[in-house]
Formats: sequence, structure tokens, C-alpha cells
Amino acid sequence: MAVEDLGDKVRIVHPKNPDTSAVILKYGATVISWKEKGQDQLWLSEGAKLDGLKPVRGGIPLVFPVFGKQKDENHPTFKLPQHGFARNSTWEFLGQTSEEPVAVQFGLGPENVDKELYSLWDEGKNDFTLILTVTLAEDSLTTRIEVENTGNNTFDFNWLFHTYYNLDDVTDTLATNLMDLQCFDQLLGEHYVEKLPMLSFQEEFDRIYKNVDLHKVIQLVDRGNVVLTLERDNLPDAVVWNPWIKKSEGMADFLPKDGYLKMLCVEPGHVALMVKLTKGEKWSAAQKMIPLGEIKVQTNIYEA
Ligand code: TA6
Repeated sequence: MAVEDLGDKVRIVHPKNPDTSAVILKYGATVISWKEKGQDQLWLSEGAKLDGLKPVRGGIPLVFPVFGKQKDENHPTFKLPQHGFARNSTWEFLGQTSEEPVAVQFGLGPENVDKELYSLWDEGKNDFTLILTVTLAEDSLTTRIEVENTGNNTFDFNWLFHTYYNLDDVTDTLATNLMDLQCFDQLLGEHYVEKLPMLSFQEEFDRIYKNVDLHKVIQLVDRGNVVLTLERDNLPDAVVWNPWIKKSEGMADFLPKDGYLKMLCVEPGHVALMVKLTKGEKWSAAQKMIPLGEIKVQTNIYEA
């Protein structure tokens, strides 16, 4: 069966390949599993809470309406918890929208968000609809979000797909095509231009890359072989994060503790700036994740 509603989660299977599947937890509309030809593409902590008590540690948590913690105390998102409320609210399963590739949709509105939590955003005076579409093709997974301002109040927001990728060994993995970009290093608290042609991971890493040209792909390459190619639509920024040893130890739901060696977050989003949405306006964006493929160098790595 291509689409199975299992109560707290929905399982989708590609009609031509039973080993290509995905599972979406209705809590947070979090993709918690994506297998392509039997290979797990996403990392999910063994300690991840899947009971709706806290955001899922792994898979593809959804960040809205704020990335991180809002630092401007006058901003309407200031009182919200880190990464907002989309990832810790139960979304409605809206059904299947396509046979092949198989696609399903989930929706979130104010009525689905904990009242107290929702009141922390602009005293609850915003009205919105989020529609997430998850599309499973034989050679890719696409997650698309549509945000609509269904109220009278203009609001601004961040959006980010907080994707955790499954790796053989992060110390053998490089991330490409982020050279010469402005980035904010969350560990140093500093802005600088990325000079590394390929990012490697030998310690904690937490950087927000800004204005990554949309025609550029971000690739994860393991000893010369492409593990994953990421394409983006309308998501100009990308966060790259590995918690490494100390941060992993500090997260109770991050297991096993050496799991940081088997994962890397590459998170496409609109986070450097907020998106402003007036009454009745809609905004849409997507990430397309393609396992394997050819190395595509889109920066001039030979330039001094
Ligand atoms: O996306 C990177 C980041 O903002 C890191 O700074 C770290 O906080 C990570 O998200 C995980 O955040 P969480 O709230 O899920 O523990």
C-alpha cells in the first residue's frame, strides 16, 4: 500500500520499489525515516522522543516562525521557544496528492498549536496556514512548505528544514559549494567569508551560510563519492551543524553519544532575514534531496 495512515504517523512506499519509503510523524510533521533502496538517508537519534513530548532529535524537524531564539526583545517571536512551534505541534494528515511520485500533505493552523504556546507569538493575533508536501520519488525526497497569511495581521517569519543526514563517518565527509559565502559562525559569534573550498568536520561546527545562490547545489561527499545532493527552491540560506562530543553529551535525547560521528545537519532555510507576509499573501519553498550522483563543483576552488 503506497500510503498508510498508522495513527500517529504516515508511511509512504514508492509504487515501483518497496525498499524506497518514508515515515512522517504527525507530531511536527517530522520525516523520521527515508529509505532509498533500503538505505537510511536520515539520522534519527536512538533517544529521539516520538511521543509528542518534545521535538524529534533527527529526521527533518520543521522550524517556524523563528530560527533559534529571537534576540530582538521587541520582535513578536521573542517569547517563543528555540525554533518556534511547528516542530512541536501535531499536524493534520491531509491525504495523498500524487500516485507516482507518491506525495502526501500535512496541515497546521493556530487551532493545532498549544494555546499557551501560540499566545507567545504576537499575543496569538496572527492567523496562518502551513501545508507541508512530502514527495517520494525513486531517486529523491522533496519537502515543500506553503505558508499563507489567513488573517488581517502582517507577520514575518523564518522557515528552515532542520535535516539530519545519516553518514558512514562525518570525519570522512566534505560539504561543498559554500566557499566565498558570507557566514555567521554561531560558535565564535562572528561573521566572516568562508574560504574553505570544502568543509570538513573534525570538531563542533555551527555556521549559517547566507545567500547561497539557488542554482548551486550543496553536496556531501565521502572519500570522493557523492552521498547526497541538495537542491533548494526559495531557501537562500543554509545552516551546517554538527554538535560533536560535548554538545552531544549535553543533549539527553542524543544517542548513542558517539552518534555525532554518523550525522551532519544541512538545513536549508530563510533565516538570515525574515519573510514578511501581508494579509492573504502566500510563500512557498522546498528542498530536494538526491542520494548519490556526480560531484558538481560550483565554486572556483582554484582562485587564490
Ligand atoms: O541548526 C543549528 C542549531 O540552531 C544549533 O545551534 C543547535 O541548537 C541545533 O540547532 C539544535 O537545536 P535544538 O533546539 O533542536 O536542540
